[in-house]
Amino acid sequence: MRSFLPVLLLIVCLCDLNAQTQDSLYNFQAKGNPLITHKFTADPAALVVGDTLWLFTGHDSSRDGRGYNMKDWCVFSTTDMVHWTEYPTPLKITDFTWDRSGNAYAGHATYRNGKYYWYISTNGSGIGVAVSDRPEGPYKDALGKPLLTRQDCFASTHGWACIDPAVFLDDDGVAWLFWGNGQCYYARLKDNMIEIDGEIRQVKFDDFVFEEAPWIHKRKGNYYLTYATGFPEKTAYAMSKNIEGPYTYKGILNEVAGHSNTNHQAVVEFKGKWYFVYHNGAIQRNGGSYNRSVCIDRLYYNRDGSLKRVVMTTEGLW
Ligand code: FUB
Repeated sequence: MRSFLPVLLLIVCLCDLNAQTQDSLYNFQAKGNPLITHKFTADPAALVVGDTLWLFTGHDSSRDGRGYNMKDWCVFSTTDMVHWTEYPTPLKITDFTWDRSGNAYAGHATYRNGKYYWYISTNGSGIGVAVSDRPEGPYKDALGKPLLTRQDCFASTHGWACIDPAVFLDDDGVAWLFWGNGQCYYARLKDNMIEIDGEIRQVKFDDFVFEEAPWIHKRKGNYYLTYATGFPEKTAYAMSKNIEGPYTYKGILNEVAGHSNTNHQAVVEFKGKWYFVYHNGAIQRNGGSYNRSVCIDRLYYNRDGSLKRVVMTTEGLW
C-alpha cells in the first residue's frame, strides 16, 4: 500500500512556510495579480522614498480559513514595479508587549525627521506606533503603550473600533492620523509623530457608510478619502478641498475583491503613475477572506479630478 506520509509532510511544510517569519531577503518578479504569491499578505500601505516604492503589509496565516491568524507584518520594495524584494520580518505583534489580542491588523508607515514611523493596529488592544531608522526595519515600539485605544473612539462601543490607522503628511508639514471601524476618527500628530496633538474628531458627511480602512491622499489641491464600505466590503471615496472636510461622497471606487470579505486599499503615485494597491482572496484553491493576497492595478483620474472606477485585473501591471 502506498504511504500518504510524504504528501502529508509536504502539506504540513507548506502550511508552516506560510506561517514562518522571513529571515532573509527574498527577491521575486511580478507576474500579475496577486502580486505576492509566496505567502499570504493583506492590508497594503505604500510609501515612496526617493526612487523606491515601499510596501508594508499584514501577513495572513489562517490554518482553518475561518478567522484571522496574523502574527507579524512584512515589508517589500521595488524601483520598477517589476522586481521586488522582501526583507526579513520587520515587526511582530509580540513586539507590542501591551497587546492582548495576538493579531497584527492593518498598519501604515511614513517617513519624517530622518525616521520611519509605522502605525499599526491590533484586534482590540489599540493602535501602536513603531519606529526605525530604515524603511525595512527592524522597528521597535516607540511608546511601550498604545497611542490610541477604544476609549479614544468615543462614538464606538465594539471591541475592534480602534483599528486601521492611516497617516498623512500634508504639504504644510502637519501630520494627520485617520482610523476606525464603523466610525471614522482623525487627529493631528505632534511633530514627534508619537503623540496625538489636540482633539480627536469624527469624519461625517452625507452618505458616508464607513466600515474601515481609511486612506487619505492629495492631488492638485483635492483631498481624497478612500475607505471600505459595506460588508463584504467595496472601496468608496469622497473628496474635499480641506483635510478636515467637508467631504463630498463620490461613489464606489472598487467592487468587492475576489473571494475576500474585506477590501483594504492604498493609493500612491510613483514615477508619474497612480496605483491602487489592495488585497483579494484569489490565490486559487486556498486563498480566501483570511488568507488574502496583495494586488496592484492602475488608478486613473477624470478631468474634473474625480476617480475612474478601478479595473481589477489578473494581468496586473505586467
Ligand atoms: O487584516 C485585519 C483587518 O481586516 C484589517 O485591520 C481590516 O482593514 C481588514 O482588512
